[in-house]
Amino acid sequence: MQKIETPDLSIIIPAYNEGKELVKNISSIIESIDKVTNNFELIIVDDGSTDNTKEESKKLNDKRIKFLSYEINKGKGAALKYGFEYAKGKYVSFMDADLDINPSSLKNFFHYMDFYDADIIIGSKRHPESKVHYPWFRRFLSWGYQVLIFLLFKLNIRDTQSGLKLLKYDVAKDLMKKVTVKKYAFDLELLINAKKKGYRVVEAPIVLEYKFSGTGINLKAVKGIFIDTLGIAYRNYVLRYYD
Ligand SMILES: Nc1nc2c(ncn2[C@@H]2O[C@H](COP(=O)(O)OP(=O)(O)OP(=O)(O)O)[C@@H](O)[C@H]2O)c(=O)[nH]1
Ligand SMILES: [Mg+2]
Repeated sequence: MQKIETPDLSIIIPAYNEGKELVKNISSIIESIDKVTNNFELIIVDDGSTDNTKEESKKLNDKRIKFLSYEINKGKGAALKYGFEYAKGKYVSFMDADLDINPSSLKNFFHYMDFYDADIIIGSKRHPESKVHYPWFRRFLSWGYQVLIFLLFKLNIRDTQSGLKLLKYDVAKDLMKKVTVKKYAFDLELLINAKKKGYRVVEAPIVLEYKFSGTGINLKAVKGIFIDTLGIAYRNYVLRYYD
């Protein structure tokens, strides 16, 4: 009987209205990851897309791909948490579908994990070795958000939000229990939890080439992440929920 090999890596990709570039982006992700390990699974989570993401997914025929889909849009965090329920890898990566961040940095993330004996490696736009092409207003927004996080949580992480992360499976499983945020502040809640539990989080360089897709940060999203962040502060300081 064929032995089911546990994948080394489960890559969870949240996808909301990514139909236009899906096949191209996923093929290029597979090409990059094949250079890191060929024993991986790709879990694409269609987060209630209203475009042709689902139809396009039918053109993906690599048996390492698992395509999950649900009708109602819930947010990036909810999509990652849902995809994680299907993950079997020793390591788990969260990766945005729009390929703004080059996935080949994952190879280096594994080196960092070994070298620093870390539990979580996060891609950081503010790592000195990162190469980042990003509109100034997004830089300003991102910097402002990090200042807010430092003031609110004394979290010594320079960039919590970048769309490429690598975690040990057991660490992710432990942290997911307390993650409640469904939208963008999911990453922040995960990292605050990790710090509370003494997990070792290390920032690593990324290559970010911003391809404006027009779906990202809009005022509604900025307001949403701000409210979610205050919600995390309330749970942290008032409810002591993460203790
Ligand atoms: N915008 C958005 N993205 C989602 C949602 N659910 C899952 N995603 C995915 O989450 C990832 C990050 O979303 P992005 O819209 O790229 O967020 P961003 O990188 O901050 O913004 P831009 O790249 O500038 O649009 C992508 O893979 C999206 O497809 C959602 O409800 N809204
Ligand atoms: Mg993006």
